[in-house]
Amino acid sequence: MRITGRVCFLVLAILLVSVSAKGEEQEENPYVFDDRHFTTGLQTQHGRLRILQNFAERSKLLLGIGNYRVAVLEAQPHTFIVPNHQDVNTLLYVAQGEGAVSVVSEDNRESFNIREGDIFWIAAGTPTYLINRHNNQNLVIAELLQPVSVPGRVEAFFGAGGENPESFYKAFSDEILDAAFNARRDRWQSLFRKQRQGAILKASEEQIRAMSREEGGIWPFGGQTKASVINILEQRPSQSNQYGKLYEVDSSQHRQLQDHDVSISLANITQGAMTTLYYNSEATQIVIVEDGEGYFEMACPHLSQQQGQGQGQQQPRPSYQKVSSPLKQGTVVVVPAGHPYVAVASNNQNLVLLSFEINSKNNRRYPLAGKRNIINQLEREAKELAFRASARNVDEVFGSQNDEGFVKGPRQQQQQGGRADA
Ligand SMILES: *[C@@H]1O[C@H](CO)[C@@H](O)[C@H](O)[C@H]1NC(C)=O
Ligand SMILES: [Cu+2]
Repeated sequence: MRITGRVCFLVLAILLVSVSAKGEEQEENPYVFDDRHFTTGLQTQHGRLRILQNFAERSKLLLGIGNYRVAVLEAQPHTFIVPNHQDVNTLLYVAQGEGAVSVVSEDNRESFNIREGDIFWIAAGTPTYLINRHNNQNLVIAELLQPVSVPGRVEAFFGAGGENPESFYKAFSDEILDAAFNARRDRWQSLFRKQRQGAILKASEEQIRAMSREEGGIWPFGGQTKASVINILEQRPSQSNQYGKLYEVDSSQHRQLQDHDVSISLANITQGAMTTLYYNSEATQIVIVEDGEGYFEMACPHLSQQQGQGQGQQQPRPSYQKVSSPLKQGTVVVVPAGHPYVAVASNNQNLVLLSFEINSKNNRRYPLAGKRNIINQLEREAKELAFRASARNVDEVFGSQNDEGFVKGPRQQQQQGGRADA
């Protein structure tokens, strides 16, 4: 007994050591993802679904969002995505193009058109298919996936299909299918041998027209539809000035977002401008660059601890590491709750950032600079004690920026002769 206990302890200790050694090998910046971090889930010559690396596998620091995945679907003009269901709840955002989605149940089928800016929800297990209705534009959909079966894993189930996409019916025994279909074996066997083109297929113009919802149809305002579509670009921006606009979908507008404690926002940062410094109180923000270029900076206490190991006691605790990376179309950045953050647009193009926000129900964005920043709210004594400076000094610094939400960016300020740090 005793020996076994010690052996167990030893094995455990070795395991712990190897886990932490592995931790130290992790990339310096686990918060940024690019093309290399996507794998292809589905692919045919007419489109593909790319899935971002599992957050929990990337870094222990991302364990908090370990049961979410991000995916991007791209379908060429006039294509059809074969009906399937998935073991994930999915929040979808149409980044580009025009399509139609159909969801099926045992006694009805609902179809609705989608276009850029639309967000909608597909509950796990819902039989779904979609089309790209446009004749020359790709349909691009960004997805936040929440697995309901195996944590962090996403599987699609195709019934309609054949060899490729492989139909799950074929996993069953012949005698089961004879009985289940009550059809002749040669009939059902030959049916499941025909499809070899994959899950994303070219469709004819007539087929697309027949599967499209007529414009101006009653959906989503009438009927007993389970889904609902909101266009985020039609919302009144919650923040707006010459330096940028922030569009949000308030979860009270969308029941499924509320139920699942997630939300979406879209920031359109004017060229040469930036967001104000801020942090999210509770939400972890997964930012996807939809358009433009720029960079971000974030303050992270976790990475600072990793770096500070073995350097003696010089460093104050906590201490913060600057995390920074260029942003371009397709870059994904994770901004954990509490972490101060800023995103900056390049000088030649607006930077458009889509964000999925997890744990968003009671989230607040606390501004750390600009009008209405939280330091301004401290009383004189608190300012003086905290900074060990006069309150006037503090006010000079925290009271000078009169914009909020979005502000002039660093380079633009230099060009215009503004004082940087003279
Ligand atoms: C972002 O703003 C620019 C300038 O107002 C506009 O042309 C562009 O369409 C906007 N993009 C999105 C996705 O809203
Ligand atoms: Cu951190």
